[in-house]
Amino acid sequence: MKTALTIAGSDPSGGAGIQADLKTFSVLGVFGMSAITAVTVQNTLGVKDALQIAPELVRRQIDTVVSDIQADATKTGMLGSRAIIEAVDDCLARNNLQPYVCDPVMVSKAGSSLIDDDAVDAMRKMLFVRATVVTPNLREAARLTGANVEAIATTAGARDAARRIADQGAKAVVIKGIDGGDQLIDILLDRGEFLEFAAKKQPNEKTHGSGCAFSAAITAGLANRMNLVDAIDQAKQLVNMAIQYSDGQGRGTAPINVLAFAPKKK
Ligand code: PXL
Repeated sequence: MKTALTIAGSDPSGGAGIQADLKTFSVLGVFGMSAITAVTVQNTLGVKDALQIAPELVRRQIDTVVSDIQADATKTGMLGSRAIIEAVDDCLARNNLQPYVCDPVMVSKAGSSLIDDDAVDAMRKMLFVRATVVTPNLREAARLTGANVEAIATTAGARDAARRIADQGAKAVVIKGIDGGDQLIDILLDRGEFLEFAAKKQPNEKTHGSGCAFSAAITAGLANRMNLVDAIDQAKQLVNMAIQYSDGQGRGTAPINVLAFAPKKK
């Protein structure tokens, strides 16, 4: 069985973060491992508090698991401080954790900030160069490029933003969630070549955890030795179904349901 490691924050509601990642790995038949970077206090209505884990403890979680169980692919999610990013960067390098998917988590769906300002710069400088792919949504792409969201919310604008993020060192960039009428489009820039992934827009807003599940599904695909394009294609289908079949938990932004993508029992 292939294995994948997520380095991310805990979402006790079970919809996003580490919990979403492990569920997604399982649905795709990959053995999931986790190193926790932050404990958030949240439900579907929003993030109430967050405790950043000491960088040394993040480092030791990663080193301890991967010295025992090889990780066939790794992803990062919420990395809230510069010191945590430095620790993760060091672990990725020393343990040669590749392929590596960098989800540049910055704000929750409900709008809460999940990262310090100076950490954004550290993430860009240290982690993008190590990443097989970086997976910003429109808001994250805007913050990474200094553009406003409206300016990059078209396919032309997103292509331009993807180029500028690739110029920051990323080998490949996929910008998620561009409005294409009745379609939702993701744009991949992979070594100078653009590719668009389209799926029918879902009429509901039950999207809590969609970004986490997307990057986790790409990671699981890469662990299973899919190529990047196939892994993104599968991840897009998984997230689309998981939004469509959300079970509607909570009184806020309901979590997606990644189990909707599980293989059917015979
Ligand atoms: O979806 C971004 C995200 C990542 N990680 C954690 C989160 C969230 C959003 O709520 O809570 C821990």
